Amino acid sequence: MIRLICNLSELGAGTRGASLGYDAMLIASYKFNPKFFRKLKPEFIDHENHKLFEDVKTPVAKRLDGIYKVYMRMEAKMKEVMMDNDFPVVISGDHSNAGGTIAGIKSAFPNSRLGVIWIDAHADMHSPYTSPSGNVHGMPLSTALYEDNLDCKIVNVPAETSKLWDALKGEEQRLAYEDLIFMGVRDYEKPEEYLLIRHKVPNVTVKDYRNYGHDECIKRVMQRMEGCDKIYVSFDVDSMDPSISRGTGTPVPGGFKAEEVENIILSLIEDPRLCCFEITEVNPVLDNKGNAMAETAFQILNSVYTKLKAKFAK
Ligand SMILES: [Mn+2]
Repeated sequence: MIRLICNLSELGAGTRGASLGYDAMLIASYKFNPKFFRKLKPEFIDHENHKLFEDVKTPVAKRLDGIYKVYMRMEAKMKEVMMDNDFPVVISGDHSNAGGTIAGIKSAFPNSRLGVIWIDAHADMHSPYTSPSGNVHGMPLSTALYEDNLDCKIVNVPAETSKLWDALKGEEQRLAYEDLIFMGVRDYEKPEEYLLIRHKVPNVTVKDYRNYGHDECIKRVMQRMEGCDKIYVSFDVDSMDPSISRGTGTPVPGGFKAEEVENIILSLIEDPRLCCFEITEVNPVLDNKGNAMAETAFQILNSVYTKLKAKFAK
C-alpha cells in the first residue's frame, strides 16, 4: 500500500513558508485531481515550527533542538511504514527533513545498502562546521554520510550544538558516498565542492541531460546505484528552473523544466528497489506566480502516484 507521510517542519529553511507547501499542493489538487488527497490520506509528523517564535539558541545550526525532535519522529514513522511493507510517499517542508527519512529507511533495513538519488539545485552537504548560514536544510546529506568535513572548517561549533549534531548523525554512517548521485546540482560552496571532488560524487547536470539525452542519463544514474539494495529519490523542487515559479526557499537559475524532471522521476521510480519518494521545499509564500510552484509540484506528485499505483498493482 502507498502511504502519504507529511512532515511539515520548516525549521531548517532560511526563509519562512515551506510548511505551507502541503496546503498549497492541496489547493492545487482541486484543479488537477480533486480525488487525490481523498484516496491518499496524509499522516502528519508532529512538527516544532512554534520554535520559530523563539530566539535562535544554536546559530551555527539553527533550531537544531527542534529539528532533532522532528528527525526522531520521522525516523520512527518511516520505520513503521516500511516494517508494514508499505511504500511511503513523503511531502516535506524543508529539505533538512530528508535526514530523518534516510535514518528511518536505515533503521527499517539496517543491513541493506541504501542508494540515494538527490535531485536538487544544491548539494546539501554542509555541516555546522562549514555552513555560512547555519540553515540545516543545507546539511541533511552530511547527517546521512556521517560527515563533519573538518578539513574545511570555518565555524567554531559550541559543545551543545556539536552534541545535537552528533545525535543527528546517529551511531554510524547510513549512506556511503559511492551510493549517492546528484541530479541538477548547480550551486554549492567551497566546503561542499571539496567533498564532491574528494569522494567523486557524480552530478547529472541540466546541461548533461540536454546533451546526452534522457536514456543515457538514467542509465548513468542506475549504474551508480548498481550495488544498492534500496533506492530513495529525494526531489527538491528548486532543482527546477525559477522561470516556472520562485516559490521555493533558494531558487537558482539554470534548472530543469518541469517536464524534464517529471520524466526523470517517472523513469527512476520504475526500479523495483525504490523504497521511498520525497518532494520538498515548495514555498507558496515566495511564489511570484500565484500558486504555480505547488501546481507544478502537485502534477509531478500526481503522476508519480499514478505510476506507483500501477507498478504495485502488477
Ligand atoms: Mn535541498
